[in-house]
Amino acid sequence: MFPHADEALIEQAYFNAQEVYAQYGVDTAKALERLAAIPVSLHCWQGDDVGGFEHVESASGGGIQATGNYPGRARTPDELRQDAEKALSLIPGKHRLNLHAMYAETGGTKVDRNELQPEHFQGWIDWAKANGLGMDFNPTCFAHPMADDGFTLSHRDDGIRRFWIEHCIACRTIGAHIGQELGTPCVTNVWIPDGFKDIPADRFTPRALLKESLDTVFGLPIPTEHNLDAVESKLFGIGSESYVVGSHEFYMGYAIKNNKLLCLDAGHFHPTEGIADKISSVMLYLDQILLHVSRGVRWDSDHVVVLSDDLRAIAEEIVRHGFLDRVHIGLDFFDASINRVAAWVTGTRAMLKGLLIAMLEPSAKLVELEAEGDYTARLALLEELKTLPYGAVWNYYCRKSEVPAGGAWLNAVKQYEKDVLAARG
Ligand code: RNT
Ligand code: ZN
Repeated sequence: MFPHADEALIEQAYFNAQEVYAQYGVDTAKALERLAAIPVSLHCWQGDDVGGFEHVESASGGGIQATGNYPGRARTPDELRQDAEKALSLIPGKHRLNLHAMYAETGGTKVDRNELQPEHFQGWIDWAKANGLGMDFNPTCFAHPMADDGFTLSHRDDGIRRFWIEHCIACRTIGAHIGQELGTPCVTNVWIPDGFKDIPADRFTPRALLKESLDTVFGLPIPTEHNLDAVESKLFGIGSESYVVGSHEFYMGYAIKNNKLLCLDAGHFHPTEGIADKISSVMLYLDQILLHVSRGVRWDSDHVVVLSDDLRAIAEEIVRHGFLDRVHIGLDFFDASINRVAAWVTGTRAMLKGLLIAMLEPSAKLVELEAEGDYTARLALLEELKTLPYGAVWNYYCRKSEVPAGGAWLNAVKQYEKDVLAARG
């Protein structure tokens, strides 16, 4: 479907691009070196439509939903790993896998979420080790009978709250084990669906309960060398349209006060509100943050990430201010209407392209123009940069990283669909 890019053509185009960028004072080789050092955390849940492998009977989807019925969904941990491996083989660089607790491997015995142990994730850890990947982790506070009321850590019932506190503590312990085993800290991100469909009478009590629960969850000391705690806010969800307990203000306050990572999900704000502009503010008060890069279409729809202006703005904010070692880049989207491996590859490659474009920007020049008050030249230069040949640099990078350049990766996915995915019921 896509032509296999010719090696000589790629090199020629790259050397041209190198000269073009040099005229702007930008070193393409340096940009590629920096790009190669950035891990992106691939979310496991794109591969099976946020299903998990526990087979629990539950009504609670947590207000998130994958739509579509494209064939080939991963049905077992082995299938999911195989698919992720295929995706990773088509993405340049070394990355991470972001796992949810509901992907535990309990060998057929029922282990409830508050009883999960590191051993239930050993299969994933061994696989990550074998593939040279870091890992991140998440408690799963939805798709479980104890979450069917729509409340977890902020539930009015002590017993239900206790269950989810235990689950989150178990997950931090598992995160620490993962981090220790893999030699790179695991970011364990707490997101809960808690909220009301309709107008609340008391917005305060659930938030006070959530704060208390989080204090208990984070009360267990765990070395940040192995595990980093993150908290993710949200504006609304399906079934929690009127009120979400863990709002942006709630978690921003919590993260700053308790030195936790704040997770900014691109789809968790008002439709025209981006996360890019928030980064330079929160980084003044927080050591590190986590991003869930996503794409909302009209709402928090979790579409596959593409190289949009929003995505580019996020990448620019991270790169321009040198935040690369303080911002953890995670992806969060799920589309069941297209090939799931292709979704991973498209979204991750788009994220990397965004970062590359930001690294190819003559930022110092732009800042200089701004400082001089020459906003005319600033705008003109920003506009000019949009048509510089970053595609040639990207293709060269893919080639050097031994993954297909251009759209040729799709040929491999189509083949994989025929050979592997088609056989799944
Ligand atoms: C939900 C949050 C959360 C989930 C994953 C599955 O709105 O974005 O990050 O998508 O935990
Ligand atoms: Zn998210």
